[in-house]
Amino acid sequence: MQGAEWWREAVAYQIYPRSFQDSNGDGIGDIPGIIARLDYLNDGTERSLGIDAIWLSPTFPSPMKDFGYDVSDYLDVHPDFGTLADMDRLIAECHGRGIRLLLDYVPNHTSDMHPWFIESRSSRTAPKRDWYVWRDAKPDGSPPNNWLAVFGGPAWEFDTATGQYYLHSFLKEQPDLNWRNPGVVAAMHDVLRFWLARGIDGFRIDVMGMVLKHPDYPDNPPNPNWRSGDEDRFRQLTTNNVNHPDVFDAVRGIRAVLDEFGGMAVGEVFGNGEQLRRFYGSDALDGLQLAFDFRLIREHEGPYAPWDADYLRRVVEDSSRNLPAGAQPCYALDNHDRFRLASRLNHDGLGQQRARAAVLLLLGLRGTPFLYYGAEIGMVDVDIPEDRLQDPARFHYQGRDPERTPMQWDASAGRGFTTGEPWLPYGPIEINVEAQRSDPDSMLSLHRRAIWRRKELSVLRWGSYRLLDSPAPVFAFERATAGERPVVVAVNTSTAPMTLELPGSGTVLVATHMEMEGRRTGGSIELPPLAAAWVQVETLPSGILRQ
Ligand code: ISL
Ligand code: CA
Repeated sequence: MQGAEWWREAVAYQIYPRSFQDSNGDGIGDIPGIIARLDYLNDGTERSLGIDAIWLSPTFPSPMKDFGYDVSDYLDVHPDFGTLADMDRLIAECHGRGIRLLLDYVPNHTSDMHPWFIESRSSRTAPKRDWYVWRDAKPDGSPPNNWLAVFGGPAWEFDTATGQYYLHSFLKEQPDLNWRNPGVVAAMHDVLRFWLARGIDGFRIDVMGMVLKHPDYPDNPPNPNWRSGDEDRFRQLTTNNVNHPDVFDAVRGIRAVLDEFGGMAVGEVFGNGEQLRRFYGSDALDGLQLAFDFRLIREHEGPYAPWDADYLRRVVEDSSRNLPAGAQPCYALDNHDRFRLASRLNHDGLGQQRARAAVLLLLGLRGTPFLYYGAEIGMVDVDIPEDRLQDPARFHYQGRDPERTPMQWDASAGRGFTTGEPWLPYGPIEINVEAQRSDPDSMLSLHRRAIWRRKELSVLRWGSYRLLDSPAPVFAFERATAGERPVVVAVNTSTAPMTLELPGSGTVLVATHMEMEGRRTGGSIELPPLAAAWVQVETLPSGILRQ
């Protein structure tokens, strides 16, 4: 895939480095391990998965309190993962296969072990004191305001040595940087330049919307919708610390640095269509090239997303109405912070079936899809025994370990992941790459067919999106572009069969139910329970005929 806007056509794949492939038997995945598995991801043939870009969760030196999201040196590689030379080799090996590489940029906070913070906390007059957010206690000794940390408890930690509180939006070992200080901005821009100059293609940006807060640090109002049992941090609204208008200036500053090198970024941002549009830079499109829309994972500020046609339709319509012209949506079904889809949707034991349909939805939508490692084989959440729990952020049951377990390459004792003791336990042994590789009906084969079809048919990458009339439990839309036959994407979220009227007769390209593939359809298609299908219809769309 060529050209500056390669990301518009790409299928991206998130690797959680600790869990992908171990190369030295210490039970922790590493960069040489990733290199050894690149042919699985894309060897240029349809035998491989066929992804175009990798996002690596953080690989930087870190005390690993938040498994790499607490960075103590932005310009190096954690010894668990390898060396800078390994990273250079990974860049070259990716590029040799036409794969782009995105690193995880964590601008909101560093580790408390970062030399910048060590200096900042050393005295009130230290040159880098103002690189972090320090405030006096209230007269009664309590924290400067009522903000809650995302991982629970107050967002302020008292430092006895200098007698002030510092802000930490996450763990207390993750102090927030002060992006109102020009020295911080310059240093953090140089981090981007360092990696772009080494050949990195871009970044996933951690909690972009929290980088700047209200300059006066006022209290947040209580959340009137909070119910007992909800996460602690939802007790209050995030009015003054998330998506503050000043964030969008920081976004434009980052974009300007990316443009020096032709780099790109995808923001981890939280919002509905109207809020997401601002991260793209609104109509000027001078912001991030992509902003994640997480609403296929979780309702905005709500519970996990239901597998329900009406809900899916509302999300996609909201995005298509609100994103600025020329902006491309960016959906994901899973990531390292959320329970895995096949488990989330498994209340009746049919999670794997829904997960199959979700693949055709994600890869059929207009946008840049991000897959999470292991989703392509239907990996599930793993129940972690108490004594093996790793994630300190227990805002959901068992923290985030269940969705971070080692990639299952084969059915051997170490799952092909390690020869040693894995850092987290394995999932069910039957879910593995080896078992699915040559089974045409497997989850892995479904992913491969969908991804390679998408590469073959430009309408699936570049086509417009148009909602189609359908029975309520079917989400159906058409992808169309001039001169190519349109593709209808149909998703039946009901456990009953459904009939969908098509804009014309056609051929089933890819379907959750393999026997449907290659079938000719008349003016309608029968969708089995929980099925999804891509149908290439013969008629050109009316809008395009009129052109
Ligand atoms: O996972 C969450 C709790 O519900 C999210 O709100 C999470 O805090 C949010 O997704 C931000 O996550 C990112 O930053 C965190 C890090 O722990 C996550 O792994 C990362 O994805 C702090 O750096
Ligand atoms: Ca290792």
